[in-house]
Amino acid sequence: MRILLIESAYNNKYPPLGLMKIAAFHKARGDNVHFVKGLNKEVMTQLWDRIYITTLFSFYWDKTIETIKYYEFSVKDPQNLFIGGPMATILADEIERETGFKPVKGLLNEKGKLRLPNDHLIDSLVPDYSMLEQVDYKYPANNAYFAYMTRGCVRRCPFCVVYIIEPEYVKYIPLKQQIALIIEKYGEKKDLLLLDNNVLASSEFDKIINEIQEIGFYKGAKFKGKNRYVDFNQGIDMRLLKKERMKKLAEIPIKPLRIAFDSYSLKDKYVKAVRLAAECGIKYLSNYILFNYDDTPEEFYLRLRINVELNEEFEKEGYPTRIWSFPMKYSPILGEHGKDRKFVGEKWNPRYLRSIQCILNATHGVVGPKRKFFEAAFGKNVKEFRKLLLMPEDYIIYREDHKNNGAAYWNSLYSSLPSQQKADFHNLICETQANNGIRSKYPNINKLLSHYKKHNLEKNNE
Ligand code: B12
Ligand code: SF4
Repeated sequence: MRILLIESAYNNKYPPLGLMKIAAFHKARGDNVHFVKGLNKEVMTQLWDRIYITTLFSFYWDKTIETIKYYEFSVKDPQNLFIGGPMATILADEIERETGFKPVKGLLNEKGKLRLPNDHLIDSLVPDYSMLEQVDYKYPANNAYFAYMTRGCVRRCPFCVVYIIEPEYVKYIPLKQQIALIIEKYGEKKDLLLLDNNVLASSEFDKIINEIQEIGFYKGAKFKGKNRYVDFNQGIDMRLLKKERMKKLAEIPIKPLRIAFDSYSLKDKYVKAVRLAAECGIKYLSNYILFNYDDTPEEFYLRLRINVELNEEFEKEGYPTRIWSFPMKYSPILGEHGKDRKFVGEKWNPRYLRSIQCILNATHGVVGPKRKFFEAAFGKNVKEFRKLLLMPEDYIIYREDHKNNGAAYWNSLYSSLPSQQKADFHNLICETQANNGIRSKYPNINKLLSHYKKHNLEKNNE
């Protein structure tokens, strides 16, 4: 059979693991497999026996639908066009309504999903890394093994749809044999990227860590002279963290360890978990800071500052541990804003979100351990942070350039406003587009408004 595998032309970090497994399955059957990323006229004008389109994030809806429609007539029989992966599982009904194709939901570990003998084995196959050579796109994470050692999750956090994608918690998936086969077929890789949703929930946790070491990811392990790392990229569940587990985690070269700090109300538990990581000798932490959910901007700032303070504490106490903060903007996955990233949390507004994006552009999306840089980026205290969120975006992004011209003037003018006018100004620029010709009855507010260039907050928050 002639098999076409397709991934839309969205930017993604990791290669399409699902398609790589489907490729392995078809190649083992002796089929001819071709992989494309995005729209390709030469491929589209041919006829294929089977087409498989993978999907990823729901907010890539437009691109994904465009891709499906582009290739819909390239298959001999429409029954043999298969759509799968996370977005297809979450939004299966919408996809069917929009395209007429019924997606294959969830994992390929049940018989008959692809109407071929042994198709239930696909999920456990060794992914075909060689198919990636057929496309020009360079996946940012390209020197690693991608795998799961567990599936699913035992929880149901309200902002997460893992319970739909991987409904059953599988506590252990052997890896050793898989890695040996990858090495044999495609050569050795430097790092190990584990996509597990909640590895700490596994009663086989010790066995998992031991196996990771046996595969060659022990402390101090090197690959071609460089340190090897293990990354549980979805983070670990701090509610399930015990000292013995942290000690066990510290036996592997984990970089970074990711502990989600989803809410300010969890601060005591969070600080305890991070201190435990430091005591156990874990050096690098990159912690997810969810915002735009039910938090306030102040709570977001304070969570970032806790990390800066913990860094100072560790430095003073001689621990090598350093924490980076990884702010993560909440977007609902289902409902009105599931297909874009325009959702604005109850205690947020488009201007604040845009300003955070501007700050993070300058810091490359992460917040480092040093107070000096943190305060330069986010302000010395909550009050400064709040003011920063209101600034014109150019002043935020190019702060050094504007320090002595526009920004200084904006600052002194803003500071001089009486509190009622501050509130008016705040409402004007947070609730409306400041550059849409809106005017105030106060001349100083109008002077401030003149600093805002034309831009579309909604668009910028995508
Ligand atoms: C790894 C991962 C990431 C990685 C990147 C993934 C990548 N591929 O590039 C990173 C860490 C960067 C990431 C980031 C984010 N992520 Co994420 N991520 C995941 C995770 C754990 C796995 C996704 C994945 O790559 N799977 C690999 C799949 C495709 O391979 P597989 O499992 O072997 O595939 C099986 C099936 O899917 C199926 N299959 C796959 N393809 C196909 C094709 C066909 C035709 C068929 C029939 C079957 C099929 O068969 C396979 C074998 O059984 C999921 C949760 C989950 N458990 O799925 C969340 C998840 C997708 N992420 C999520 C979120 C919220 C995010 C962020 C938005 C977080 C944030 N607020 O910043 C960011 C967005 C990044 C961005 N671009 O802006 C959400 C969904 C978001 C959405 N709206 O769709 C998920 C579902 C987690 C959750 N919270 O519910 N993520
Ligand atoms: S613990 Fe993580 S994977 Fe599990 S439901 Fe909550 S957010 Fe999702």
